[in-house]
Amino acid sequence: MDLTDIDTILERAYQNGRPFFLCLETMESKLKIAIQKSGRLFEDSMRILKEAGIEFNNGVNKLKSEAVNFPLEVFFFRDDDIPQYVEDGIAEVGIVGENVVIEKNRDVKMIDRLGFAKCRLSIAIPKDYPYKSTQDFQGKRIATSYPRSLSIFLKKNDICAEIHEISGSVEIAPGIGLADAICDLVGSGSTLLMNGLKETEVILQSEAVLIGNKALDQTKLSILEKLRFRIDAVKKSKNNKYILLNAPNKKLDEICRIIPGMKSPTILPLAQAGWSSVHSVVNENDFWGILEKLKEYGAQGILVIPIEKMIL
Ligand code: PRT
Ligand code: ZN
Repeated sequence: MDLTDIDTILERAYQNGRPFFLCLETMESKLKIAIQKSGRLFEDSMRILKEAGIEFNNGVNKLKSEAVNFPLEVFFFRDDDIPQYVEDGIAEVGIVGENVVIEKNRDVKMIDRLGFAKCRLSIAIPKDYPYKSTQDFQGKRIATSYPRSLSIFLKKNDICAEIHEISGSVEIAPGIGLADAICDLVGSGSTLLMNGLKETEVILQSEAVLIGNKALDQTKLSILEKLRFRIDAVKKSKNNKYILLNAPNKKLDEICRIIPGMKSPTILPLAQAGWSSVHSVVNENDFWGILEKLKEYGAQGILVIPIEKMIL
């Protein structure tokens, strides 16, 4: 920057009536992330950023929020608009349901799965219908807010059915005679149950994903890498537990084989002869199976502790 640049900046700063230091501040590069303004994704999206150590000064502006300790700006949008805004570069990355990414079919990059807002897109029919196979949908009317995903599924299965696109309360469509079946998101399945429907075909599984613009410059890519590193540490910590137990020395080999930990378990001798304390990390999915085996091998005093962050 030379003196002419400084003159120009000063001139603009005074024209806008803003203090000079604010102009310098806006020159710092920040990654723009789009998250859902309100709805099922909002809280978990903010939580994952918070757990990644990113803090926001909660201004009144609900359109945008700036992180105070990380080069990140959050923009709040309707989830349906996020893929398009990311493709257009209005936001460089975004958090949205995979179902929306597939349905909107925008030219964006799928970066990471985030492990929350898990659901599936399924076809459901009145519970008394004697369903046999996907061929039962031939010539039927199916109501959905996901016409693209449904039409891909129907084509793949050689089914010729009529798609009725509706934007909400899809589950009431069969009851009011608007459709023979529905294609909608299912979480616990209780909405289907309450509306006298049963799930017959799962079209896709979905969870919240981080998507990105395909043409990020080097500065934005390096901020994104830092963000991904932090999110990854949060995700790993959620999937793993720290485990401490007392083990009889004669069973240590078997025990170490089932709880290998990040490199290998830590083993410390106990004051009581013939016993050791074993510390390790176990994956949540294998947890209950491992616990049963540990008891079989005579492990005692088993403590399981949540991990806050985990970096391999
Ligand atoms: O206002 P905006 O457009 O931003 O939000 P939205 O109303 O379109 O979406 P929102 O907030 O309802 O959901 C956002 C995202 O959450 C979805 O795109 C999915 O990726 C994810 N998600 C996870 C779900 C569900 N689970 C879910 N169960 N989205 C919707 N549902 C609905 C479903 O449509 C049905 O009406 O919940 C009902 C079924 O739930 P169960 O538990 O009874 O089976
Ligand atoms: Zn939406």
